[in-house]
Amino acid sequence: MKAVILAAGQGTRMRPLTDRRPKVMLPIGNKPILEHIIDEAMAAGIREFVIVTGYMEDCIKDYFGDGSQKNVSIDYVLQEEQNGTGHAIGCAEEYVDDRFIVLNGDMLISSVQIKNLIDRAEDAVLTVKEVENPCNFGVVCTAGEKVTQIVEKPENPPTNLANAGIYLFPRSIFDYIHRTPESPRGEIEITDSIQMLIDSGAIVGYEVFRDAWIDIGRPWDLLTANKHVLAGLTGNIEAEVEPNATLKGEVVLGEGTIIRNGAYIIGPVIIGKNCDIGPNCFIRPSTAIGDNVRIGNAVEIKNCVVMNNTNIGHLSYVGDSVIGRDCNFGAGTKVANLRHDGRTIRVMVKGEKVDSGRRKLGVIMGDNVHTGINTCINVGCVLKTDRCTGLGEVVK
Ligand code: TTP
Repeated sequence: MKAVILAAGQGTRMRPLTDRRPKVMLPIGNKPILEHIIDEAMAAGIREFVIVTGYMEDCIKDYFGDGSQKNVSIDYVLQEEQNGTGHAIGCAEEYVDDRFIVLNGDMLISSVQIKNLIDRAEDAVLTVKEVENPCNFGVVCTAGEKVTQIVEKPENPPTNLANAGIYLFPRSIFDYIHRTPESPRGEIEITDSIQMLIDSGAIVGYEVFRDAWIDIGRPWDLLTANKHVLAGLTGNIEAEVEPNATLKGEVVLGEGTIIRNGAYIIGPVIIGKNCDIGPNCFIRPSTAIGDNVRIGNAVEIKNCVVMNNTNIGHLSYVGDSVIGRDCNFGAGTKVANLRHDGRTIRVMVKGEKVDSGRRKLGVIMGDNVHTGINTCINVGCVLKTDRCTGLGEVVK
């Protein structure tokens, strides 16, 4: 069976991290989100993929190629404008067989969950998640084993089953996608096409999502996903480790990396290739550090995603943060990650302050940001791509 993966989105809520790559190529546990999804699908037995690309598609194609490196086949189909999930799935019509599954390129899912979907016998199957606040989702109404209706963001939700956006479809879904009118927000929504499929008398079942449901939409979702992925880490050391460095728990260290004396690393932590770590630094759990990164003397870092070629050279604290590529931290740069009043931290997303729901959240830093020495960055700040701060600057 083929899997269609939707990966055309612009990831606007994720800016500035998506200024130079599509959201699905952002790293969690040092691997692009999309690669986690492909690997889980492979573990469920899928060998053929159709990736619907759009925004910065070359970045995806350059990385995965035709799939031969992973012993799978990958076809790409371009969705020129992101006209909705139904429209995106419709783009794959020429590439799929009688039955196929659809995965979101930005939603972590386990191989078990995918396998359960493949094995179902109904005409179509939706994946649903039991949620506490169904009003914010497409809510799935059921009768016994069957889905009877999907209602978008209802005021009085009839069930607590949210549509998780992962599907098993028959080819006939394309007939309904072709007939689906634009929704009020101007998109071809797959939920409208599914309702037409249900109304035609097709048997549509549902599969309850039992795993963690991590939909990666906002920058701090990367931290949640990264922590989740690192929790399953198995240690592997390919780096040179000097005798007075300490490694505890599950730690992965890539080839060409050096861990200098006095570095104290508590896993789960993953550090990529050709990094220079220490001497005398403290790397705490749930941290993923990419390739060619320098973490120097008296730096403490916890629960962070640090992308390739970044330099946090001396005397810095960085907690609960996402740091882009090619950044340089001036000595003494500190990131606040907790409010004194203990309230949850709000972050600017698409020009509006959004409550992250997190008590601890540091900085979201775009690529190629340079901070001056002794820069202080307040909780939940977003530093845009290519920005600099001056000596002793306070970023609020
Ligand atoms: P979204 O998260 O709704 O969209 P997005 O990824 O562009 O992010 P943002 O809202 O921050 O701009 O999309 C869910 C998934 O579906 C995601 O993997 C992208 C994909 N998608 C398409 O491939 N084509 C589309 O037209 C739409 C709307 C989504």
